Amino acid sequence: MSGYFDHIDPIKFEGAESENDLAFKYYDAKKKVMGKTMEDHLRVAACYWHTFCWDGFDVFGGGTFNRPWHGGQNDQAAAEAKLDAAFDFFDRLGQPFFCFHDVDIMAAAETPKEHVESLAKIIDKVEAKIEKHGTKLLWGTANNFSHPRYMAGAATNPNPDVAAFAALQVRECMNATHRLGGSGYVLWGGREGYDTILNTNVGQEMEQLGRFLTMAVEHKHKIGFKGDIWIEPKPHEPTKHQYDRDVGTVYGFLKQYGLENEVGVNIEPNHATLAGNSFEHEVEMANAFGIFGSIDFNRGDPQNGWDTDQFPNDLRETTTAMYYILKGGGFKNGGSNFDAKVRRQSNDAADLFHGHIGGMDLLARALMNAAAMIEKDRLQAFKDERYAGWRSGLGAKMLSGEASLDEVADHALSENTSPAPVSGRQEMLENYITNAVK
Ligand code: XUL
Ligand code: CO
Repeated sequence: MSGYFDHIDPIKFEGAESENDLAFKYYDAKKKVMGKTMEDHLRVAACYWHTFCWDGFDVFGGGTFNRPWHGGQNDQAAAEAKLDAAFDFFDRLGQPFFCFHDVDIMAAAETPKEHVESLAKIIDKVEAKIEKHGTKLLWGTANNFSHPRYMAGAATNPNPDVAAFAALQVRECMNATHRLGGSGYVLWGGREGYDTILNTNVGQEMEQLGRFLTMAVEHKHKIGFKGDIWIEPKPHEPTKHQYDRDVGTVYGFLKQYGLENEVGVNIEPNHATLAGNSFEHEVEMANAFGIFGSIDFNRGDPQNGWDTDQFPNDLRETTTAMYYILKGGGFKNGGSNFDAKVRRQSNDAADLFHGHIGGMDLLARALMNAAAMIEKDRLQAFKDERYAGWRSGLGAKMLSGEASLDEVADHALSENTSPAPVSGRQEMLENYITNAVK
């Protein structure tokens, strides 16, 4: 018991009529939706870095949160105090999963040796916490972007010794994730890109990244880790250009290195919008390529162009995305990680609960809305009808590869008819969504 959250009673489901700000209005863990509990559908996780590590600093000022484990040295005692507080928070929220970077949970380390020792020291404690409290690890990841050694990239660094340090972090963190029973392992290439093309050998850097990822996949098989590996696409920030810019780009990259059946994606809405895509576009692209893995739920701010990582609150967007997530088969090893942080002025312990409660209630509503949409599935019915021509005759022959360009062209010539344009019914379909959002 950390003491820091002692004044917050465990968060309970009280229903939509409740006026208790520290209660769930919609997230009812054991409620069944499409034959499965909400908890099992959503697999909600809190992230360690924003919720427990970030102290509220920004480029214009220092930390505002003053949590008991902030401010001093990031030593083993601070790491353990943070761990106590984290699992106390998970208990009070009823959080089934969490996610971490290696450096989030361990005492600060500088050399490779110190890194390995420091991580090993805290992993023993994390293992005991998971056993005692029951909150499970969704995924782990190595922070290969914060330390100055990574300023020119990790796997894509011009210096192979830096890539070797990154490999050490990935090996140790993947081993830890495996040991802790995690169901996924994430690689976000924060600095796997460039600030200026003038000093960058793009082709070689991508080759380095492809090799690095292949080694990570080989290691997964070597240690018998049965979880998934996911890349988390993001177009830029911190670098001007990142090689993992969006789902489509990542798929091309995976294909290039023969990893498309080994690695999936962890999609983040704020990254999608930074790339000029919508969240649901990224989900549907991942479904189309068969690489959908997990979600880092959050939102950006339409008035500015960076990764504000706010808790999600757009029910229409989340309902639409959830519809496509469910249509793709839902989460398997993945889940709903809140890669989200409360605002700098939200400096009370209670604010962490408000953020997570709001996010979980939003996902619960989106899940129920999406399930209701699927029950009738007017979108699917409309699309089935719209593409019906491709299921038989000429369309089916073209798709299966049976027809040559000559045959198809001659068909057009012999029929000699101009196909009439058919309405796409966009407004009608948008009305379906408007009416489904409850
Ligand atoms: C950064 C981001 C990361 C990854 C994990 O934008 O989303 O926190 O989720 O490294
Ligand atoms: Co993220």
